[in-house]
Amino acid sequence: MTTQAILLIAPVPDALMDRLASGWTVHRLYEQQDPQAFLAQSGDSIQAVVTRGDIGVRNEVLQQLPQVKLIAVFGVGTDAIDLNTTRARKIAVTITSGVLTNDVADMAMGLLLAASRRLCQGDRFVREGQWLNNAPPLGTQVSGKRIGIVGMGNIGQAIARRASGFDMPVSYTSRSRRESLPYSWCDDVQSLAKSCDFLVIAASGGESTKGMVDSAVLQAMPKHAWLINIARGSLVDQSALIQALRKGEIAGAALDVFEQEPQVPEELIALNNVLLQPHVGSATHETRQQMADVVFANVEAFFNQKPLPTAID
Ligand code: 8YV
Repeated sequence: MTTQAILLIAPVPDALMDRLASGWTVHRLYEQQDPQAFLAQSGDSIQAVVTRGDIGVRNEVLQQLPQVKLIAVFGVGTDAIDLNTTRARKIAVTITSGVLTNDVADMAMGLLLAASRRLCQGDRFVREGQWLNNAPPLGTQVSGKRIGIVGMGNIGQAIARRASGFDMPVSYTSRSRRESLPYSWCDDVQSLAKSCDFLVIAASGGESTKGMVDSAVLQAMPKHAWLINIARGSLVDQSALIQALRKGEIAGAALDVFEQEPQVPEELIALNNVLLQPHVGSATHETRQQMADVVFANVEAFFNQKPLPTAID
């Protein structure tokens, strides 16, 4: 009987790795001294790949895995996987759909509030003893301000519901208009940017959205507006954003994602109108546990030849 083997492209939570290793043979590509040599020697013994949404799996790796029929993603993003290749090779792709929506939407609102109400600056102000001699910095009001959301999928809709709780009029642009939703539709990102106080990016990454928020979009935003990105760094032209922030063309930005994670350019770090987070939208104990359970359920179903719980088309 052939060994049932999994290739782990990047680390996932320890408990998930242990669960996988207790049922199947798990090879950790990121721990191989010579990944190329490993793939050349053992690639054809692998039937399933487990990876993260932000890492995916490169086509050059997939080419060395002729038997692979499952890619189980710990996350919802498939932008780092070539879906044309997986479809052509009939490789099923599963994601952790549903379980992280609320956390990521919470993070979007958290970033929006923290940036505009200057929570990080206020925290430093107290710790550094500045309060004893100075007046605290003023922030920007959130309630009632206009929010523009790029992407009206599950996460975009969860952000819109939260924003409605802050009496914020919601506009959006998305791949397709959602007639059933009570929000204003904009044809394109630029017109959305023009008419909002907070522009929140919640669309998928990938070629079709790459650089969508470019210098034209940033210039269309009112000077007092904030950019919030909880989606993928690839959607924003990072150099154009740095320029816009430096020149004061927008009020500031709150970013959970970057073009080359975990690299964050010094130019962004040097700016004090930017709030930076290390891609933690889904990073709560509860959600990461559920994400791990979903990945495990898909791998288990795959090796038992059962229907995959959360396969994408
Ligand atoms: C995770 C993500 O942070 O869902 C995604 O696509 O990028 C995030 O939820 C990531 O996959 C785990 O590191």
